[in-house]
Amino acid sequence: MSDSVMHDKGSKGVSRRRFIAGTSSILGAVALAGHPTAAQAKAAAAAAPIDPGAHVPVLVIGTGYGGSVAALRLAQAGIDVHMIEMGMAWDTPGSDGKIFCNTTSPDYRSYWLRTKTKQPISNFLGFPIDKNTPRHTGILDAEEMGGIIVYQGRGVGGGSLVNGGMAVTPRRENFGAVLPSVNADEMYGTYYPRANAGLGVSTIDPAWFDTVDCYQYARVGRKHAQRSGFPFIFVPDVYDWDYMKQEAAGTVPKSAVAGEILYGNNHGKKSLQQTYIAQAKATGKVTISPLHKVTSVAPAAGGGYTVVIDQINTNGDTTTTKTVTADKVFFAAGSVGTSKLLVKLKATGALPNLNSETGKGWGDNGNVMCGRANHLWDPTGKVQSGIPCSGIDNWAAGGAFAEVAPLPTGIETYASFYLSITKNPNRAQFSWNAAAGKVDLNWQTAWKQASIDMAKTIFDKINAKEGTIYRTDLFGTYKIWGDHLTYHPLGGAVLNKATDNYGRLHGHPGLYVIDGSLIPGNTSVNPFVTITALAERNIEKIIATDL
Ligand code: FAE
Repeated sequence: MSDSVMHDKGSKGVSRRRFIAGTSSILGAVALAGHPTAAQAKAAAAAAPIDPGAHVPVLVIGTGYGGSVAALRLAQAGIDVHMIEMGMAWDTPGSDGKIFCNTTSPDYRSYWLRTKTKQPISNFLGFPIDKNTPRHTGILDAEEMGGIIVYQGRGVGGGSLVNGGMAVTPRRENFGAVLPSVNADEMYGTYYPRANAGLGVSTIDPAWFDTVDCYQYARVGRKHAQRSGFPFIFVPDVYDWDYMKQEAAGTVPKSAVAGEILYGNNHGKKSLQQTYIAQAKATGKVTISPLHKVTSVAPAAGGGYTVVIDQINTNGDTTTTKTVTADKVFFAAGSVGTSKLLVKLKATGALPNLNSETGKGWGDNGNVMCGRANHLWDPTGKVQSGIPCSGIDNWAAGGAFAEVAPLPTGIETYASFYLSITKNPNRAQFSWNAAAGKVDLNWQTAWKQASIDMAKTIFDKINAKEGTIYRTDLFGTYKIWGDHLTYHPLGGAVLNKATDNYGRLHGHPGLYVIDGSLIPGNTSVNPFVTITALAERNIEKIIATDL
């Protein structure tokens, strides 16, 4: 419990008891929450998955940003593509009529094969807020990789299902450090614009921002940033801002304004299901197998590759193992998914020619979280849009870019909350643990100190200026920093090292990497626009020369 925090605001009559009462009604008592409907179970079973023994020209592993770009552009070039996705299709409502559950009431839909939630903010007023849920192939994976929990989206659309939609192009002067072997003129002239158009990126109307209740938290963030002399910037997003205006006005069903984020948005957000994947399906050349997990890829006797796939049910149990063949295979399983597959396949001899860079160069995009306890005259609002729209840019001076993030609890918390992206220099490596039969990552929790130091260049200054302190109740008891996690895994099959300069894996022609694993650990801002733009660049070259 953060007594110092309570003390800070206690004088104006918000009693400790009222805070706790509000918290428990909003965040829910520990309970077994909801079960899948018969309709959902049937829909999962009725999907038209790939047949055992099938042969496909192109198989794409994963349906996130890289995979969706590859599928669309290959299909437009006339090539049939089959996409394999370990998560669910997320196209069928549950018993409450909604496809996705709310952030304040996580149920069976929330977490990937856990019996208890693993919320990024684990505590409130010092009390643990995780709750029991039935084990299910839920939408958010909190994957524990030794020294770090890596949050990832699971389902058709990958990370686009769960993320905040912040669609940020790095400042051009930082690009050389992000992707040193890539021509910046081409990226900023062609591929970033193409990615932004394909994703449906736009920026909040500043006049509306200034008036609406649901961004009071961001206006407080702006005031504090500017009073300490930091540049405050609006950050583009893929959320439909016109829809959000109607939500705020009460004329359409609410999503962001009802605090939806992390476990899916029922309205308003243009996830990949609404953009690249919808377009890819419309070509008639792309099919998808949800609840299918690739476990092996190896050269086939007659050319091409043999791919082994486990079909799973919503409990995560394998129901069938299928073997198919593909002329070409794109690894788009995300930084962790692709790296784990490649490291295992190299070590076990399935893909022996992969080079020694495989599994190296992994970083967490320098993610670190913190909250600040505001004075009572600086409330951040009971209603907070789940979609962030702004940031504090101290990259050049202090190595930190901080999202002004929501804390959508439904009650006034007097907290300002931030996810910082920092220039953390540490890089980890995936390796095969033969004894345990799994892939390990050697990230050390202590390596986050560099990120904390960089984030402090912003928040120590703001706290000094405002006479405020850090929240200590959000990540445990008396713990300021959320230094145990990342939302932005990057690297593990780095461009121009584990692959050539367009994502072709060395030693095995016809195998490609096309996701966040190509990027060496940091993008200086939120990563998915860069992942999408790089995929657009690489697939254009691959279609022109290899297919
Ligand atoms: P990703 O989107 O993770 O897709 C990989 C897909 O492959 C997933 O659907 C997996 O289920 C699937 N898969 C994995 N292994 C297998 C297998 N063996 N067989 C079959 N399928 C498999 O990869 N980024 C931003 O730029 N802005 C934001 O606002 C933002 N907010 C975020 C908030 C949260 C909570 C999280 C978790 C992430 C956020 N991100 C954000 C990060 C962003 O979503 C992430 O960088 C991209 O999704 C990564 O894209 P990839 O294509 O690499």
